[in-house]
Amino acid sequence: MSIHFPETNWFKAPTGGERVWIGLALAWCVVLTLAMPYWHFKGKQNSTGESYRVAPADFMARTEKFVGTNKVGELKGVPVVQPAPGGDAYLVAMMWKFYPVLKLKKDQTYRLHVSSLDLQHGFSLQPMNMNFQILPGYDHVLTITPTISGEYSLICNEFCGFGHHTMASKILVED
Ligand SMILES: [Cu+2]
Repeated sequence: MSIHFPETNWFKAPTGGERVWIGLALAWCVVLTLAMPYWHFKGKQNSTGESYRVAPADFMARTEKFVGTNKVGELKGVPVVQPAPGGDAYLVAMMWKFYPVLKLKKDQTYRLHVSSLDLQHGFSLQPMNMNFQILPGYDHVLTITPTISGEYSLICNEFCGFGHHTMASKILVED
């Protein structure tokens, strides 16, 4: 027989070093649990949760108006749009692209409205690793202040179907 029943009183209370390690692990669990709400309220990377109901067609109309008045160029057929510093910017996600490409000024604050035309997409800004969800029916307003100039990659990190892996764009930040 290779299988044996354990002894009836198999439990032995941890002692010495084992106790210390279990104590440290529990203390660390407490620290991480408290860090979550702390970071939620104090972290500058968080959304304030400002959002509004919007029909996808209405959001697209606002975005087209925004593109029409602020377009400054084109990148691979997608308009590059420079919003007024301190103003509103619009970004639409759809299968399988982001529209338009935003060009922002460093150290200026924008109200970035994001929404989706079809299903849930992700807003993953790299290499900053900031992540937000983009949902159809909601105008999610992100208050953003880019502090480092450069070219950022924007990728969808919510699986959204056949072309998900091609869903990428850029956000340009200049001095
Ligand atoms: Cu997607």
